[in-house]
Amino acid sequence: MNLLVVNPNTSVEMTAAIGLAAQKVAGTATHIKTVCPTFGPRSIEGHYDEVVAAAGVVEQVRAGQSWQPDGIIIACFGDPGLDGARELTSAPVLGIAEAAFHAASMLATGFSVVTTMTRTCIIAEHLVHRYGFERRCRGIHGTDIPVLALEHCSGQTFETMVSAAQAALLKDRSGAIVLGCAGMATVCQALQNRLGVPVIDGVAAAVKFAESLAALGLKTDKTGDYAQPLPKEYVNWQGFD
Ligand code: 5HY
Repeated sequence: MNLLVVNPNTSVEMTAAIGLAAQKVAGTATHIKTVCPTFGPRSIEGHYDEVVAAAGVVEQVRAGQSWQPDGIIIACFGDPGLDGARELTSAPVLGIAEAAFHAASMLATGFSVVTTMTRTCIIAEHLVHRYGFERRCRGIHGTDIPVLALEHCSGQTFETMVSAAQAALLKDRSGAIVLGCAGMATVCQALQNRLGVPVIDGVAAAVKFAESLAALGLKTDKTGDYAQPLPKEYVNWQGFD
C-alpha cells in the first residue's frame, strides 16, 4: 500500500527525518512518500503559521492524488488542513495529534502532552476538545524548545524534554506522554527508555493506524461534510479543478 506523509512545514531536513520515522515503523508492503509544501513557514509555531501551512497541506494532498495513496498523514502536531484534506480524497487522512491521542488513551487512563513553544499549547488544547479527549488528556506542557532545534537535538534539549515529561507525569498523575511535535519522533524511544512509561510519537502512531484502516478497506465518508469540494473559480490558486 501507499502512504503519503505530508510535513506541513517547509524544513527539508525535518521532512527527511519524518520520512525516516515513518519508514522505520511501516510494514514491508507499505511504500512511504514524504513531501512538504512548496511555500510556507520553515516551522509552525502559532496560529498564523498554521493558516499558511494548512494551504500547503491541501496543495500537497491534491498533488499527491496521482500517486493514489491508500492513506495520508499530516505530520504536524496541530493537524493543519485536516478537514480540507479529507474533502480532497476518500483515502483515510490522519493527523498525528489525533492519532497520538487515540494511542495514548489505549495505554493509560490519562496522558500528558509535552510540546515545543509554550505559546502552541493552546493549539493542542483546542485539539483535545475538538477530538473529545478532555477526560483523558491531563495536561499540556510547553518546553520552549524551538521546533527547528529538534533537527539537531542536543543533549541539553533532550534533557529539557526528559525533565518536562517527568514533571508532567508527576503533576498530572498521568501514565503516558504524547510528543507534541513531529520533530520529536527521533527521540521517542530514548525518552521512553528514560521515563519508563509509554511515549507516543504521532508520526509512528498515524502510520500504523493508516495501515490498519487501509487494510480494513475503510475510507473517509464522502456523503456529508467531507464530500469533494464544490467546483468553483479560485483566483491565483490552482484550486480544485
Ligand atoms: C510540528 N510545528 O509538529 C509542530 C509542533 C508545534 O513545525 N511541526 C511544526 O509546536 O506545533
